[in-house]
Amino acid sequence: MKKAWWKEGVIYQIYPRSFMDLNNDGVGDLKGIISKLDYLKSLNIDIVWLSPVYQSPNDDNGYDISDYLAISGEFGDMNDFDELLKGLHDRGLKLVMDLVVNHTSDEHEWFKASRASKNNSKRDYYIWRPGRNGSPPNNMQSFFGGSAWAYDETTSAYYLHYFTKKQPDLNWDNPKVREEVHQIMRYWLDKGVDGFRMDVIPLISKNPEFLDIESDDFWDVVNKEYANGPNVHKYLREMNESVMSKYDAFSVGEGVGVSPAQANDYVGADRKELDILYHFGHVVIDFGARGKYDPVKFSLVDFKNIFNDWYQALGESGWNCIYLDNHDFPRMVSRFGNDNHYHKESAKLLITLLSTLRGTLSLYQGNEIGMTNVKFDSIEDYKDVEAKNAYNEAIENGLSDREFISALHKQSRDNARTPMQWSDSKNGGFTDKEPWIKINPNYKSINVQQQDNDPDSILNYYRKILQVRKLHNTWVYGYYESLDNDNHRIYCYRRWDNERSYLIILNFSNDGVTYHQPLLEKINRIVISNYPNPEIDHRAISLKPWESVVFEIN
Ligand code: ISL
Ligand code: CA
Repeated sequence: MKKAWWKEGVIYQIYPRSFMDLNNDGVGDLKGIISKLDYLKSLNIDIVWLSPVYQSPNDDNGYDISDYLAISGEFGDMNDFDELLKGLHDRGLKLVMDLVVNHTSDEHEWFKASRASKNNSKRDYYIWRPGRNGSPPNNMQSFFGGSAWAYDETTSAYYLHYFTKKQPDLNWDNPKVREEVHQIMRYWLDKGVDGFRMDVIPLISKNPEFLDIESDDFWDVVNKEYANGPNVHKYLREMNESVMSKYDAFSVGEGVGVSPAQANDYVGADRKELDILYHFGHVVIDFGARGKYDPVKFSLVDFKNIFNDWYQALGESGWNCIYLDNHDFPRMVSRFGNDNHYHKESAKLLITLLSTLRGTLSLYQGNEIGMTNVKFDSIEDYKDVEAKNAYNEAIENGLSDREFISALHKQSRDNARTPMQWSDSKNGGFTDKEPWIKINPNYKSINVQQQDNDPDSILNYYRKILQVRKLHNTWVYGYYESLDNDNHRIYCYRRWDNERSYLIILNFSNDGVTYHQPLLEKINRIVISNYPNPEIDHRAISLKPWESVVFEIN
Protein backbone atom coordinates (compact mmCIF):
# COMPACT_ATOMS: atom_id res chain seq x y z
CA MET A 1 0.00 0.00 0.00
CA LYS A 2 1.47 3.33 -1.07
CA LYS A 3 1.85 5.82 1.80
CA ALA A 4 0.64 9.43 1.66
CA TRP A 5 0.14 12.29 4.14
CA TRP A 6 -3.54 12.49 3.25
CA LYS A 7 -3.99 8.82 4.08
CA GLU A 8 -2.56 9.24 7.57
CA GLY A 9 -3.95 12.69 8.28
CA VAL A 10 -7.14 13.01 10.30
CA ILE A 11 -9.78 15.34 8.82
CA TYR A 12 -11.92 17.54 11.05
CA GLN A 13 -14.93 19.02 9.29
CA ILE A 14 -16.06 22.50 10.26
CA TYR A 15 -19.55 23.70 9.43
CA PRO A 16 -18.73 27.42 9.60
CA ARG A 17 -22.25 28.70 10.30
CA SER A 18 -22.35 26.70 13.50
CA PHE A 19 -18.78 26.64 14.76
CA MET A 20 -18.04 29.98 16.45
CA ASP A 21 -19.61 33.42 16.07
CA LEU A 22 -17.01 36.02 16.95
CA ASN A 23 -18.83 39.21 15.92
CA ASN A 24 -22.04 38.14 17.65
CA ASP A 25 -24.54 38.33 14.83
CA GLY A 26 -25.77 34.77 15.40
CA VAL A 27 -23.84 33.23 12.49
CA GLY A 28 -20.47 31.51 12.85
CA ASP A 29 -17.61 33.19 10.99
CA LEU A 30 -13.98 32.84 9.91
CA LYS A 31 -12.72 34.98 12.78
CA GLY A 32 -14.55 32.56 15.06
CA ILE A 33 -12.60 29.66 13.58
CA ILE A 34 -9.37 31.64 13.90
CA SER A 35 -10.14 32.14 17.60
CA LYS A 36 -10.25 28.34 17.98
CA LEU A 37 -7.04 27.42 16.13
CA ASP A 38 -5.23 26.30 19.25
CA TYR A 39 -8.23 24.24 20.23
CA LEU A 40 -8.16 22.53 16.81
CA LYS A 41 -4.47 21.81 17.22
CA SER A 42 -5.12 20.37 20.68
CA LEU A 43 -7.45 17.75 19.18
CA ASN A 44 -4.57 16.04 17.33
CA ILE A 45 -6.34 16.37 14.02
CA ASP A 46 -4.33 17.21 10.89
CA ILE A 47 -6.61 18.57 8.19
CA VAL A 48 -9.53 20.98 8.43
CA TRP A 49 -12.31 20.59 5.87
CA LEU A 50 -14.33 23.79 5.64
CA SER A 51 -17.87 23.45 4.43
CA PRO A 52 -18.51 26.20 1.84
CA VAL A 53 -17.55 29.76 2.81
CA TYR A 54 -18.07 31.28 -0.64
CA GLN A 55 -20.57 33.95 -1.55
CA SER A 56 -24.02 32.39 -1.51
CA PRO A 57 -27.68 33.33 -1.09
CA ASN A 58 -27.83 30.36 1.33
CA ASP A 59 -30.78 28.51 -0.07
CA ASP A 60 -28.86 25.37 0.92
CA ASN A 61 -26.47 26.89 3.48
CA GLY A 62 -23.63 27.70 1.11
CA TYR A 63 -23.97 24.64 -1.14
CA ASP A 64 -25.47 27.10 -3.63
CA ILE A 65 -22.55 29.30 -4.68
CA SER A 66 -22.96 32.62 -6.46
CA ASP A 67 -19.25 33.51 -6.60
CA TYR A 68 -16.54 30.85 -6.19
CA LEU A 69 -13.78 33.42 -5.77
CA ALA A 70 -15.37 35.50 -3.01
CA ILE A 71 -15.92 34.88 0.68
CA SER A 72 -19.47 35.25 1.95
CA GLY A 73 -19.90 38.56 3.79
CA GLU A 74 -21.53 36.70 6.69
CA PHE A 75 -18.32 34.76 7.26
CA GLY A 76 -15.86 37.63 6.78
CA ASP A 77 -13.60 38.53 3.88
CA MET A 78 -10.56 37.31 1.96
CA ASN A 79 -8.20 38.76 4.57
CA ASP A 80 -9.86 36.61 7.19
CA PHE A 81 -9.54 33.63 4.91
CA ASP A 82 -5.83 34.25 4.34
CA GLU A 83 -5.31 34.65 8.07
CA LEU A 84 -7.12 31.37 8.72
CA LEU A 85 -5.05 29.52 6.12
CA LYS A 86 -1.83 30.92 7.55
CA GLY A 87 -2.92 30.16 11.11
CA LEU A 88 -3.57 26.55 10.17
CA HIS A 89 -0.31 26.16 8.24
CA ASP A 90 1.68 27.78 11.05
CA ARG A 91 0.36 25.05 13.32
CA GLY A 92 1.18 22.28 10.86
CA LEU A 93 -2.46 21.81 9.92
CA LYS A 94 -3.83 21.58 6.37
CA LEU A 95 -6.96 23.06 4.82
CA VAL A 96 -9.40 21.41 2.45
CA MET A 97 -12.06 23.46 0.69
CA ASP A 98 -15.49 22.26 -0.31
CA LEU A 99 -15.77 22.28 -4.10
CA VAL A 100 -19.43 22.41 -5.12
CA VAL A 101 -19.46 22.28 -8.91
CA ASN A 102 -22.25 19.94 -9.88
CA HIS A 103 -24.41 23.04 -9.63
CA THR A 104 -24.14 26.75 -8.88
CA SER A 105 -26.60 29.14 -7.32
CA ASP A 106 -29.22 30.58 -9.67
CA GLU A 107 -27.76 33.93 -8.56
CA HIS A 108 -24.37 33.11 -10.10
CA GLU A 109 -23.50 35.44 -13.03
CA TRP A 110 -23.29 32.43 -15.34
CA PHE A 111 -26.86 31.42 -14.63
CA LYS A 112 -28.18 34.96 -14.84
CA ALA A 113 -26.72 35.16 -18.34
CA SER A 114 -27.76 31.63 -19.24
CA ARG A 115 -31.41 32.19 -18.46
CA ALA A 116 -31.57 35.62 -20.14
CA SER A 117 -31.83 34.40 -23.74
CA LYS A 118 -31.43 31.29 -25.86
CA ASN A 119 -28.47 32.60 -27.83
CA ASN A 120 -26.25 34.12 -25.15
CA SER A 121 -22.73 32.80 -24.65
CA LYS A 122 -23.53 31.16 -21.30
CA ARG A 123 -26.70 29.37 -22.42
CA ASP A 124 -24.90 26.01 -22.63
CA TYR A 125 -23.32 26.38 -19.20
CA TYR A 126 -26.51 24.78 -17.84
CA ILE A 127 -28.88 22.06 -18.98
CA TRP A 128 -31.94 23.37 -20.78
CA ARG A 129 -34.68 21.32 -22.43
CA PRO A 130 -38.10 22.02 -23.90
CA GLY A 131 -41.11 20.68 -21.99
CA ARG A 132 -43.28 17.73 -23.02
CA ASN A 133 -46.80 19.03 -23.61
CA GLY A 134 -46.58 21.48 -20.75
CA SER A 135 -44.82 19.00 -18.43
CA PRO A 136 -41.15 18.68 -17.50
CA PRO A 137 -38.80 16.91 -19.97
CA ASN A 138 -38.80 13.71 -17.91
CA ASN A 139 -39.95 12.39 -14.52
CA MET A 140 -36.67 12.85 -12.62
CA GLN A 141 -37.12 14.02 -9.04
CA SER A 142 -34.98 16.47 -7.14
CA PHE A 143 -33.11 15.13 -4.08
CA PHE A 144 -35.01 17.73 -2.10
CA GLY A 145 -38.49 16.89 -3.41
CA GLY A 146 -40.54 17.68 -6.52
CA SER A 147 -39.44 17.60 -10.15
CA ALA A 148 -35.75 18.01 -10.97
CA TRP A 149 -36.79 20.48 -13.71
CA ALA A 150 -37.87 24.08 -13.25
CA TYR A 151 -39.71 26.04 -15.90
CA ASP A 152 -38.20 29.40 -16.74
CA GLU A 153 -40.59 31.86 -18.39
CA THR A 154 -38.01 34.14 -19.99
CA THR A 155 -37.04 31.53 -22.59
CA SER A 156 -39.96 29.11 -22.13
CA ALA A 157 -37.68 26.20 -21.28
CA TYR A 158 -36.84 23.94 -18.35
CA TYR A 159 -33.48 23.81 -16.54
CA LEU A 160 -32.24 20.82 -14.58
CA HIS A 161 -31.69 21.02 -10.81
CA TYR A 162 -30.89 17.85 -8.86
CA PHE A 163 -31.17 19.85 -5.62
CA THR A 164 -33.28 22.98 -5.05
CA LYS A 165 -34.61 25.23 -7.81
CA LYS A 166 -31.96 27.69 -6.73
CA GLN A 167 -29.21 25.14 -7.54
CA PRO A 168 -29.18 24.70 -11.34
CA ASP A 169 -26.91 21.88 -12.56
CA LEU A 170 -23.90 22.84 -14.65
CA ASN A 171 -23.48 21.32 -18.09
CA TRP A 172 -20.17 19.47 -17.80
CA ASP A 173 -20.37 18.39 -21.43
CA ASN A 174 -19.47 21.97 -22.28
CA PRO A 175 -15.62 22.20 -22.28
CA LYS A 176 -15.85 25.86 -21.26
CA VAL A 177 -17.59 24.86 -18.02
CA ARG A 178 -14.86 22.36 -17.24
CA GLU A 179 -12.19 24.97 -17.89
CA GLU A 180 -13.98 27.45 -15.59
CA VAL A 181 -13.99 24.84 -12.84
CA HIS A 182 -10.30 24.15 -13.36
CA GLN A 183 -9.58 27.87 -13.07
CA ILE A 184 -11.48 28.08 -9.79
CA MET A 185 -9.50 25.16 -8.44
CA ARG A 186 -6.20 26.72 -9.48
CA TYR A 187 -7.14 29.97 -7.78
CA TRP A 188 -7.53 28.25 -4.40
CA LEU A 189 -4.61 25.88 -4.85
CA ASP A 190 -2.35 28.81 -5.77
CA LYS A 191 -3.43 30.43 -2.52
CA GLY A 192 -2.08 27.36 -0.79
CA VAL A 193 -5.09 25.24 0.10
CA ASP A 194 -4.25 21.57 0.42
CA GLY A 195 -7.13 19.93 -1.39
CA PHE A 196 -10.81 19.68 -2.13
CA ARG A 197 -13.76 17.78 -0.82
CA MET A 198 -15.83 17.38 -3.98
CA ASP A 199 -19.55 17.68 -3.45
CA VAL A 200 -21.75 15.07 -5.23
CA ILE A 201 -18.97 14.58 -7.77
CA PRO A 202 -20.37 11.31 -9.20
CA LEU A 203 -23.39 13.30 -10.46
CA ILE A 204 -21.60 15.71 -12.81
CA SER A 205 -22.02 13.77 -16.05
CA LYS A 206 -25.59 13.46 -17.29
CA ASN A 207 -27.09 11.15 -19.83
CA PRO A 208 -28.32 13.79 -22.31
CA GLU A 209 -31.35 11.77 -23.40
CA PHE A 210 -33.19 12.23 -20.10
CA LEU A 211 -35.52 9.28 -20.56
CA ASP A 212 -38.21 8.61 -17.99
CA ILE A 213 -37.11 6.58 -14.99
CA GLU A 214 -38.98 3.33 -14.39
CA SER A 215 -37.70 2.10 -11.02
CA ASP A 216 -38.99 3.66 -7.81
CA ASP A 217 -36.25 2.36 -5.53
CA PHE A 218 -34.50 5.53 -4.38
CA TRP A 219 -30.90 4.25 -4.13
CA ASP A 220 -31.16 2.11 -7.21
CA VAL A 221 -32.21 5.19 -9.15
CA VAL A 222 -29.44 7.33 -7.68
CA ASN A 223 -26.86 4.68 -8.61
CA LYS A 224 -28.11 4.06 -12.15
CA GLU A 225 -29.71 7.32 -13.28
CA TYR A 226 -28.07 10.16 -11.37
CA ALA A 227 -24.56 9.04 -10.47
CA ASN A 228 -21.85 7.46 -12.63
CA GLY A 229 -22.91 9.16 -15.87
CA PRO A 230 -21.32 8.37 -19.24
CA ASN A 231 -18.40 10.83 -19.05
CA VAL A 232 -17.74 11.14 -15.33
CA HIS A 233 -14.42 9.33 -15.50
CA LYS A 234 -13.25 11.27 -18.51
CA TYR A 235 -13.97 14.57 -16.71
CA LEU A 236 -12.28 13.49 -13.50
CA ARG A 237 -9.16 12.30 -15.31
CA GLU A 238 -9.02 15.57 -17.17
CA MET A 239 -9.35 17.51 -13.91
CA ASN A 240 -6.61 15.45 -12.35
CA GLU A 241 -4.29 15.85 -15.30
CA SER A 242 -4.73 19.57 -15.80
CA VAL A 243 -5.06 20.64 -12.15
CA MET A 244 -4.65 18.27 -9.20
CA SER A 245 -1.54 16.46 -10.44
CA LYS A 246 0.32 19.78 -10.54
CA TYR A 247 -0.03 20.37 -6.80
CA ASP A 248 0.73 18.51 -3.56
CA ALA A 249 -2.97 18.45 -2.81
CA PHE A 250 -5.58 15.74 -2.54
CA SER A 251 -9.17 15.20 -3.51
CA VAL A 252 -11.88 13.45 -1.55
CA GLY A 253 -15.05 12.78 -3.47
CA GLU A 254 -18.47 12.53 -1.94
CA GLY A 255 -19.35 9.10 -3.29
CA VAL A 256 -23.11 9.41 -3.45
CA GLY A 257 -24.54 6.67 -5.67
CA VAL A 258 -21.27 4.78 -6.05
CA SER A 259 -21.46 1.02 -5.36
CA PRO A 260 -18.52 -0.94 -3.92
CA ALA A 261 -17.93 -2.52 -7.33
CA GLN A 262 -17.68 0.92 -8.96
CA ALA A 263 -15.47 2.51 -6.30
CA ASN A 264 -12.08 1.72 -7.77
CA ASP A 265 -13.13 3.27 -11.06
CA TYR A 266 -12.89 6.54 -9.09
CA VAL A 267 -10.03 5.90 -6.66
CA GLY A 268 -8.07 2.93 -7.99
CA ALA A 269 -4.37 3.84 -7.81
CA ASP A 270 -3.94 3.51 -11.59
CA ARG A 271 -7.01 5.62 -12.45
CA LYS A 272 -5.64 9.09 -11.77
CA GLU A 273 -9.06 10.48 -10.90
CA LEU A 274 -9.74 11.00 -7.17
CA ASP A 275 -7.61 10.14 -4.14
CA ILE A 276 -10.29 9.26 -1.59
CA LEU A 277 -13.95 8.36 -1.80
CA TYR A 278 -16.37 8.63 1.04
CA HIS A 279 -19.04 6.10 0.39
CA PHE A 280 -22.62 6.17 1.65
CA GLY A 281 -22.92 2.55 2.82
CA HIS A 282 -23.54 2.98 6.54
CA VAL A 283 -24.95 6.52 6.47
CA VAL A 284 -27.93 5.37 4.41
CA ILE A 285 -28.17 1.98 6.12
CA ASP A 286 -31.64 2.78 7.47
CA PHE A 287 -33.01 4.49 4.34
CA GLY A 288 -35.98 2.63 2.92
CA ALA A 289 -37.14 2.37 -0.70
CA ARG A 290 -38.56 5.90 -0.52
CA GLY A 291 -35.51 7.39 1.14
CA LYS A 292 -34.53 8.66 4.56
CA TYR A 293 -38.00 9.36 5.96
CA ASP A 294 -39.03 5.81 5.14
CA PRO A 295 -36.60 4.14 7.53
CA VAL A 296 -35.91 0.43 7.89
CA LYS A 297 -34.37 -1.52 10.77
CA PHE A 298 -30.79 -2.71 10.55
CA SER A 299 -28.59 -4.97 12.64
CA LEU A 300 -24.97 -4.76 13.75
CA VAL A 301 -24.26 -7.55 11.26
CA ASP A 302 -25.61 -5.41 8.39
CA PHE A 303 -23.43 -2.56 9.65
CA LYS A 304 -20.29 -4.73 9.77
CA ASN A 305 -21.00 -6.14 6.33
CA ILE A 306 -20.88 -2.67 4.86
CA PHE A 307 -17.39 -2.08 6.25
CA ASN A 308 -16.34 -5.57 5.14
CA ASP A 309 -17.65 -5.11 1.61
CA TRP A 310 -16.00 -1.73 1.14
CA TYR A 311 -12.70 -2.97 2.52
CA GLN A 312 -12.79 -5.85 0.05
CA ALA A 313 -13.88 -3.70 -2.86
CA LEU A 314 -11.17 -1.06 -2.45
CA GLY A 315 -8.54 -3.72 -1.77
CA GLU A 316 -4.90 -2.66 -2.01
CA SER A 317 -5.58 -0.12 -4.75
CA GLY A 318 -8.33 2.35 -3.77
CA TRP A 319 -8.60 4.44 -0.61
CA ASN A 320 -11.56 4.88 1.72
CA CYS A 321 -12.76 7.65 3.99
CA ILE A 322 -13.89 6.55 7.43
CA TYR A 323 -16.71 8.56 9.03
CA LEU A 324 -20.04 8.03 10.73
CA ASP A 325 -21.66 11.43 10.32
CA ASN A 326 -21.27 14.89 8.83
CA HIS A 327 -23.43 17.98 8.24
CA ASP A 328 -25.93 15.89 6.21
CA PHE A 329 -26.67 13.11 8.68
CA PRO A 330 -27.86 12.59 12.24
CA ARG A 331 -25.29 12.67 15.03
CA MET A 332 -23.34 9.42 15.25
CA VAL A 333 -23.80 8.88 18.97
CA SER A 334 -27.59 9.21 18.59
CA ARG A 335 -27.76 6.99 15.54
CA PHE A 336 -25.19 4.27 16.19
CA GLY A 337 -24.58 4.60 19.92
CA ASN A 338 -26.79 5.25 22.94
CA ASP A 339 -27.03 8.99 23.59
CA ASN A 340 -29.01 8.41 26.77
CA HIS A 341 -27.74 5.89 29.33
CA TYR A 342 -24.36 5.20 27.72
CA HIS A 343 -23.58 8.53 26.16
CA LYS A 344 -19.97 8.72 27.22
CA GLU A 345 -19.21 5.04 26.71
CA SER A 346 -20.81 4.74 23.31
CA ALA A 347 -19.33 8.01 22.03
CA LYS A 348 -15.87 6.71 22.96
CA LEU A 349 -16.62 3.34 21.39
CA LEU A 350 -17.56 4.96 18.08
CA ILE A 351 -14.40 7.06 18.10
CA THR A 352 -12.47 3.84 18.70
CA LEU A 353 -14.14 2.19 15.74
CA LEU A 354 -13.38 5.15 13.48
CA SER A 355 -9.76 5.39 14.60
CA THR A 356 -9.00 1.74 13.96
CA LEU A 357 -10.46 1.16 10.50
CA ARG A 358 -8.44 1.42 7.29
CA GLY A 359 -8.84 4.74 5.50
CA THR A 360 -8.56 8.47 6.03
CA LEU A 361 -10.45 9.34 9.18
CA SER A 362 -12.95 12.18 8.83
CA LEU A 363 -14.49 13.56 12.01
CA TYR A 364 -17.23 16.14 12.27
CA GLN A 365 -17.33 19.09 14.66
CA GLY A 366 -18.89 18.05 17.95
CA ASN A 367 -17.88 14.37 17.68
CA GLU A 368 -15.14 15.17 20.17
CA ILE A 369 -17.69 15.95 22.91
CA GLY A 370 -20.40 13.52 21.80
CA MET A 371 -22.89 16.11 20.54
CA THR A 372 -26.31 14.53 20.03
CA ASN A 373 -29.39 14.89 17.86
CA VAL A 374 -31.81 17.66 18.78
CA LYS A 375 -35.58 17.48 19.20
CA PHE A 376 -37.16 20.72 18.03
CA ASP A 377 -40.92 20.94 18.70
CA SER A 378 -41.91 22.99 15.72
CA ILE A 379 -41.11 23.01 12.00
CA GLU A 380 -40.32 26.72 12.50
CA ASP A 381 -37.18 25.73 14.38
CA TYR A 382 -35.92 23.61 11.48
CA LYS A 383 -33.83 25.63 9.03
CA ASP A 384 -32.80 23.07 6.42
CA VAL A 385 -34.52 23.47 3.05
CA GLU A 386 -34.54 19.69 2.68
CA ALA A 387 -36.39 19.27 6.00
CA LYS A 388 -38.89 22.00 5.16
CA ASN A 389 -39.66 20.60 1.70
CA ALA A 390 -40.01 17.08 3.06
CA TYR A 391 -42.30 18.36 5.81
CA ASN A 392 -44.61 20.11 3.34
CA GLU A 393 -44.70 17.05 1.13
CA ALA A 394 -45.49 14.77 4.08
CA ILE A 395 -48.30 17.02 5.32
CA GLU A 396 -49.77 17.14 1.80
CA ASN A 397 -49.66 13.34 1.76
CA GLY A 398 -51.74 13.22 4.95
CA LEU A 399 -49.10 12.73 7.65
CA SER A 400 -49.67 14.64 10.89
CA ASP A 401 -47.37 17.38 12.09
CA ARG A 402 -46.37 15.24 15.11
CA GLU A 403 -45.57 12.22 12.97
CA PHE A 404 -43.25 14.12 10.70
CA ILE A 405 -41.62 16.12 13.49
CA SER A 406 -40.69 12.86 15.16
CA ALA A 407 -39.22 11.64 11.85
CA LEU A 408 -37.16 14.85 11.76
CA HIS A 409 -35.92 14.15 15.29
CA LYS A 410 -34.29 11.01 13.91
CA GLN A 411 -33.26 11.93 10.37
CA SER A 412 -33.02 15.69 9.96
CA ARG A 413 -29.76 17.19 8.73
CA ASP A 414 -30.30 19.97 11.28
CA ASN A 415 -29.38 17.42 13.97
CA ALA A 416 -25.81 18.01 12.89
CA ARG A 417 -26.12 21.76 12.37
CA THR A 418 -26.92 23.12 15.82
CA PRO A 419 -24.21 25.39 17.24
CA MET A 420 -21.01 23.96 18.65
CA GLN A 421 -21.31 23.64 22.44
CA TRP A 422 -18.30 25.44 23.90
CA SER A 423 -19.46 26.03 27.47
CA ASP A 424 -22.50 26.07 29.74
CA SER A 425 -22.93 29.84 29.41
CA LYS A 426 -25.67 31.44 27.32
CA ASN A 427 -26.00 29.82 23.87
CA GLY A 428 -23.17 27.50 24.75
CA GLY A 429 -20.61 30.25 24.24
CA PHE A 430 -21.30 30.15 20.49
CA THR A 431 -22.82 33.64 20.30
CA ASP A 432 -24.23 36.40 22.50
CA LYS A 433 -27.11 36.97 20.11
CA GLU A 434 -29.88 34.72 18.92
CA PRO A 435 -28.11 31.93 16.99
CA TRP A 436 -29.30 31.31 13.39
CA ILE A 437 -30.52 27.91 14.55
CA LYS A 438 -31.37 27.01 18.14
CA ILE A 439 -28.72 25.38 20.25
CA ASN A 440 -29.29 21.89 21.62
CA PRO A 441 -30.52 22.43 25.21
CA ASN A 442 -28.12 19.75 26.44
CA TYR A 443 -25.22 22.22 26.08
CA LYS A 444 -25.43 22.71 29.84
CA SER A 445 -24.05 19.22 30.39
CA ILE A 446 -22.33 18.47 27.06
CA ASN A 447 -19.74 21.13 26.29
CA VAL A 448 -16.05 21.63 25.59
CA GLN A 449 -15.25 23.60 28.73
CA GLN A 450 -16.52 20.93 31.09
CA GLN A 451 -14.88 18.07 29.17
CA ASP A 452 -11.58 19.86 28.82
CA ASN A 453 -11.20 19.75 32.58
CA ASP A 454 -12.24 16.13 32.98
CA PRO A 455 -9.47 13.58 32.27
CA ASP A 456 -12.10 10.87 31.68
CA SER A 457 -14.15 12.90 29.18
CA ILE A 458 -14.99 12.00 25.59
CA LEU A 459 -12.88 14.97 24.53
CA ASN A 460 -9.75 13.74 26.27
CA TYR A 461 -10.30 10.19 25.04
CA TYR A 462 -10.57 11.55 21.48
CA ARG A 463 -7.33 13.48 21.87
CA LYS A 464 -5.61 10.44 23.27
CA ILE A 465 -6.69 7.93 20.64
CA LEU A 466 -5.76 10.30 17.81
CA GLN A 467 -2.36 10.72 19.43
CA VAL A 468 -1.99 6.95 19.64
CA ARG A 469 -3.09 6.58 16.02
CA LYS A 470 -0.19 8.72 14.89
CA LEU A 471 2.16 6.12 16.37
CA HIS A 472 0.33 3.21 14.80
CA ASN A 473 0.47 3.24 11.03
CA THR A 474 -0.95 -0.25 11.20
CA TRP A 475 -4.33 1.29 12.01
CA VAL A 476 -4.14 3.36 8.86
CA TYR A 477 -2.66 0.92 6.35
CA GLY A 478 -2.85 -2.53 7.94
CA TYR A 479 -4.99 -5.43 6.82
CA TYR A 480 -8.45 -5.87 8.34
CA GLU A 481 -10.49 -8.94 9.14
CA SER A 482 -13.82 -9.08 10.92
CA LEU A 483 -13.99 -11.99 13.40
CA ASP A 484 -17.22 -13.68 14.50
CA ASN A 485 -18.95 -11.59 11.91
CA ASP A 486 -22.37 -13.08 12.79
CA ASN A 487 -22.26 -11.85 16.37
CA HIS A 488 -25.02 -9.25 16.57
CA ARG A 489 -23.72 -7.49 19.69
CA ILE A 490 -19.95 -7.58 19.36
CA TYR A 491 -17.89 -6.05 16.58
CA CYS A 492 -14.49 -7.74 16.79
CA TYR A 493 -11.73 -7.38 14.23
CA ARG A 494 -8.04 -7.74 13.69
CA ARG A 495 -5.69 -5.18 12.10
CA TRP A 496 -2.16 -6.17 11.22
CA ASP A 497 0.91 -5.74 9.06
CA ASN A 498 4.37 -7.29 9.08
CA GLU A 499 5.30 -5.53 12.29
CA ARG A 500 2.27 -5.36 14.53
CA SER A 501 -1.07 -6.93 15.19
CA TYR A 502 -4.11 -5.54 16.97
CA LEU A 503 -7.37 -6.99 18.21
CA ILE A 504 -10.30 -4.60 18.59
CA ILE A 505 -13.38 -5.61 20.58
CA LEU A 506 -16.44 -3.36 20.66
CA ASN A 507 -19.64 -4.15 22.54
CA PHE A 508 -22.40 -2.49 20.52
CA SER A 509 -25.09 -3.24 23.09
CA ASN A 510 -26.67 -2.08 26.34
CA ASP A 511 -25.91 -5.46 27.90
CA GLY A 512 -22.96 -6.93 29.68
CA VAL A 513 -21.62 -9.68 27.40
CA THR A 514 -19.12 -12.45 28.05
CA TYR A 515 -17.28 -12.85 24.78
CA HIS A 516 -15.02 -15.78 23.93
CA GLN A 517 -12.20 -15.06 21.55
CA PRO A 518 -9.17 -17.38 21.13
CA LEU A 519 -6.91 -14.47 20.15
CA LEU A 520 -7.24 -13.14 23.70
CA GLU A 521 -4.55 -15.67 24.60
CA LYS A 522 -2.10 -13.70 22.55
CA ILE A 523 -2.53 -10.34 24.26
CA ASN A 524 0.62 -8.34 24.60
CA ARG A 525 -0.90 -5.18 26.10
CA ILE A 526 -4.01 -3.02 26.18
CA VAL A 527 -3.51 0.01 23.94
CA ILE A 528 -6.67 1.88 24.93
CA SER A 529 -10.05 1.13 26.48
CA ASN A 530 -13.11 3.14 27.45
CA TYR A 531 -13.59 1.55 30.91
CA PRO A 532 -10.76 1.10 33.40
CA ASN A 533 -9.33 -2.43 33.75
CA PRO A 534 -11.10 -4.64 31.22
CA GLU A 535 -11.92 -8.05 32.76
CA ILE A 536 -10.11 -10.74 30.83
CA ASP A 537 -9.97 -14.37 31.83
CA HIS A 538 -7.91 -16.57 29.54
CA ARG A 539 -9.91 -16.67 26.29
CA ALA A 540 -12.90 -14.65 27.48
CA ILE A 541 -13.62 -11.03 28.21
CA SER A 542 -16.56 -9.78 30.32
CA LEU A 543 -17.63 -6.70 28.48
CA LYS A 544 -19.69 -3.96 30.08
CA PRO A 545 -22.32 -2.11 28.01
CA TRP A 546 -20.65 -0.28 25.10
CA GLU A 547 -17.20 -1.29 26.30
CA SER A 548 -14.40 -0.99 23.76
CA VAL A 549 -10.87 -2.32 24.02
CA VAL A 550 -7.93 -2.22 21.64
CA PHE A 551 -5.25 -4.86 22.30
CA GLU A 552 -1.86 -5.30 20.80
CA ILE A 553 -1.43 -9.02 20.27
CA ASN A 554 1.58 -11.21 19.48
O1 ISL B 1 -28.38 14.87 2.71
C1 ISL B 1 -28.58 13.83 2.18
C2 ISL B 1 -29.41 12.82 2.82
O2 ISL B 1 -29.76 13.25 4.08
C3 ISL B 1 -27.94 13.46 0.93
O3 ISL B 1 -28.73 12.77 0.05
C4 ISL B 1 -27.34 14.69 0.31
O4 ISL B 1 -28.26 15.34 -0.47
C5 ISL B 1 -26.17 14.26 -0.49
O5 ISL B 1 -25.29 13.76 0.45
C6 ISL B 1 -25.52 15.40 -1.21
O6 ISL B 1 -24.94 16.27 -0.29
C7 ISL B 1 -24.17 17.34 -0.72
O7 ISL B 1 -24.77 18.08 -1.74
C8 ISL B 1 -25.96 18.80 -1.42
C9 ISL B 1 -25.88 19.56 -0.11
O8 ISL B 1 -27.17 19.93 0.30
C10 ISL B 1 -25.24 18.75 0.98
O9 ISL B 1 -25.09 19.52 2.15
C11 ISL B 1 -23.93 18.28 0.45
O10 ISL B 1 -23.12 17.62 1.40
C12 ISL B 1 -26.17 19.75 -2.55
O11 ISL B 1 -25.02 20.51 -2.74
CA1 CA C 1 -20.80 36.11 12.93
